[in-house]
Amino acid sequence: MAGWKWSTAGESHGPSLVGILEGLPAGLELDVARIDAELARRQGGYGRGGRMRIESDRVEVLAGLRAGRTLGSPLALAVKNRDATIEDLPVPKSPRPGHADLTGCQRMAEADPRAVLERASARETAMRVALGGAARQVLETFGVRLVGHVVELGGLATAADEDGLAARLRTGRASADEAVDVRSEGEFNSLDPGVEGGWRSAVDGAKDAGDTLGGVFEVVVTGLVPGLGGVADPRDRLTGRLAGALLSIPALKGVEFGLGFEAARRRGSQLHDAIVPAESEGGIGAFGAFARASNRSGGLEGGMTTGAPLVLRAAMKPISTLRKGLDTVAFGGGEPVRSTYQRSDVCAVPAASVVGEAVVALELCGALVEAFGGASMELLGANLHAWAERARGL
Ligand code: EPS
Repeated sequence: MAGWKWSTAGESHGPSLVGILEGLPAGLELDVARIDAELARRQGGYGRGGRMRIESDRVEVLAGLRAGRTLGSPLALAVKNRDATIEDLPVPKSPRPGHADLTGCQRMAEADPRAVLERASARETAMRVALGGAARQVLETFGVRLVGHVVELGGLATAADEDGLAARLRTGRASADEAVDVRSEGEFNSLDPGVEGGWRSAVDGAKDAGDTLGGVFEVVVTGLVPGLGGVADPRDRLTGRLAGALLSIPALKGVEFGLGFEAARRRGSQLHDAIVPAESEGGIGAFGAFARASNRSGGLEGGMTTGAPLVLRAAMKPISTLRKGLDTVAFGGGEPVRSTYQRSDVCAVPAASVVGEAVVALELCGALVEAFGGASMELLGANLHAWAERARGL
């Protein structure tokens, strides 16, 4: 069986995005409609711009399926672009600050931002959502659920309520289903309906001002077994793999686990999650004889899962294409000018939360397949079961 590996190809305004996922076990009944639903979710969210009114992303399976089931061979997917105008689009005469335009042109030693931005564009993330959609279906078979939600937008945070839905989800006191139900009610992928009015005004205000907004999203993963990841090789550590996966999403600037940077300010006695007997009241992530009294680690210790919900947060900077422009310098002569604008989103943090779920699913499914192998879903399940029997007896 090939190792777990995925890759994407495709330009923002080229004919199609293409993706290949290797290492997917055979025998998974792939629900393509569910992948399309994830793609639609990524296109949504308040603050999206004109491009999303043109596109209507749908996945096409090119290889890897027979009778709706994975064969264990590479899964090849395509998402067609409707705005496939790459051959007609102009070459921008100046680079946009904040985008990859200048650094990419310097890398290529060519004053052709179009050659860079077509791939640097966040359009590529549609394919990651499609591939992640397949990975999450493997995870769901084994009871793992992922919930991405926005926790801050334009500097306005959701309420930090210990009994709020997000806090309950992080500590195993609310189910993924409950969270998904609440999230689907609003336009921001949030678990706190109370904050959405303020966020809508913030997006409207930024739009009127020709500006853009960033924010923070969280991904919570429930139902994971403990011990995924590893320490034998530094690169096995799931902490680094997950952070790397999230930071490979365009515009992401920081990642936190559990309490995040706040952990650095606490004494050890106020931070580490006490290990308590599995049957203790309020015990989190019980497995065999053990559970945790809290989940400040965000479900990771020693680069491996603890069995408590995984809690990751990622910070997204504001989009770098602004209607009002930014100061820059034209190629070929050094003339100071304003950056150019054709169209852009005002805010894509809700969309980024969907992409975040997808890349986390890809990493976690990779860690699962690497740990328990199996050419097929059935063998993967059998290996997981045999391991769990043994590990529960500790
Ligand atoms: C993007 C610019 C915009 C966004 C795009 C990312 O596209 P366009 O230049 O065609 O208006 O809409 O995001 C997507 C197309 C998408 O599917 O998310 C950029 O420059 O990064």
